[in-house]
Amino acid sequence: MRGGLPIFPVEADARSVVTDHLFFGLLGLSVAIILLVVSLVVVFSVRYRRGSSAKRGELPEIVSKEFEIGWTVATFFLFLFVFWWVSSSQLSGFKAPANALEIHVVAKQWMWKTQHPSGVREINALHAPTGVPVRLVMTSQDVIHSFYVPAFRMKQDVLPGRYTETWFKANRPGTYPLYCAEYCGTDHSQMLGEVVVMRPADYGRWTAVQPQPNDLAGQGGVLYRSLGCGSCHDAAGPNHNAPSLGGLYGQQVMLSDGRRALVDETFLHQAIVQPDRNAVAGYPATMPSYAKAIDEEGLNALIAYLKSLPAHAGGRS
Ligand code: HEC
Ligand SMILES: [Cu+2]
Repeated sequence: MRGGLPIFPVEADARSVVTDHLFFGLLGLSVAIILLVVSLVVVFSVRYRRGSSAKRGELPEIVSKEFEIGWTVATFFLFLFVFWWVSSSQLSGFKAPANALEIHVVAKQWMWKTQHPSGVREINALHAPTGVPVRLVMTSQDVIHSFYVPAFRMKQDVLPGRYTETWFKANRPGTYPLYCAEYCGTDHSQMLGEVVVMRPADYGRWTAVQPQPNDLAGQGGVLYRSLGCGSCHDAAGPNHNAPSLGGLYGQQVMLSDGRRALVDETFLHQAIVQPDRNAVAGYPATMPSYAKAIDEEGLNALIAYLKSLPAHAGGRS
């Protein structure tokens, strides 16, 4: 189903066409009201200009009362209808159909990163099949961004520290521009991408020829070795004077300032990025900060790897 202006058609399912109906419906309503008000202003200013012979007596009381009540109630119901129309169409945007394809989006200054269920990753691009609902689960690595695809009449804010969702169902193969619609710093206007819509068979072929990455924990293991974490943390390491990391996730640890802390994702994140913040009791504060060495995606991988490490003999109880 297509709708909207012929120069800028809607390329997604009926839900997106409603957005156009809404837009043009509200535009038409506003124009009608403006025309009414402006023409009354013109008519009255001519009719009641100084020196005109128009009647200036009292309005007939009964007529004006009914008129007041009439137009007040009528506009009330008109706006109630508009409210229902807009909100019912917007609410449907939150709940993707159960069979939707789930794609993760990470926004950062100034790019879009997407990850498919198959593990395939893309930058500033999103490949999607036609006729299949696509659910986007999005978060930001820094400031607020907004995922905006005009051809799908779709716009959703992307926030740091939480997940937001939206979905679409594209109906025609093609390449559609993706913008950031929330000012996010110097290169906000360059934060561009494209949504490439393909027939399902083509999408399958495209997926098959993409480099197939390791799963997240596997990628984290590679980082762990390349950053040399093991030189301190592994029992066999040359400067072994650091806590064992096996089975750490979910444990309580004693901190050097006497507090206890639960090891969750946030704790691990801080341990790597701001090690002096929650220094562990009983060890020298030699752990360097890796804030500059790893980005959020790398941290996700590294944390997934740490969580996958089994507790081993000689490790924590
Ligand atoms: C120079 C040695 C050294 C290196 C290299 C090092 N660490 Fe550490 N790490 C320590 C020490 C010492 C502690 C304990 C004191 C503290 O918490 O600051 C620690 C603490 C930790 C903790 C908290 C452990 C707990 O029991 O709560 C984590 C998690 C951690 N490191 C992860 C890493 C990761 C991941 C890397 C590699 C990116 C790394 N460390 C590299 C020395 C090191
Ligand atoms: Cu942005």
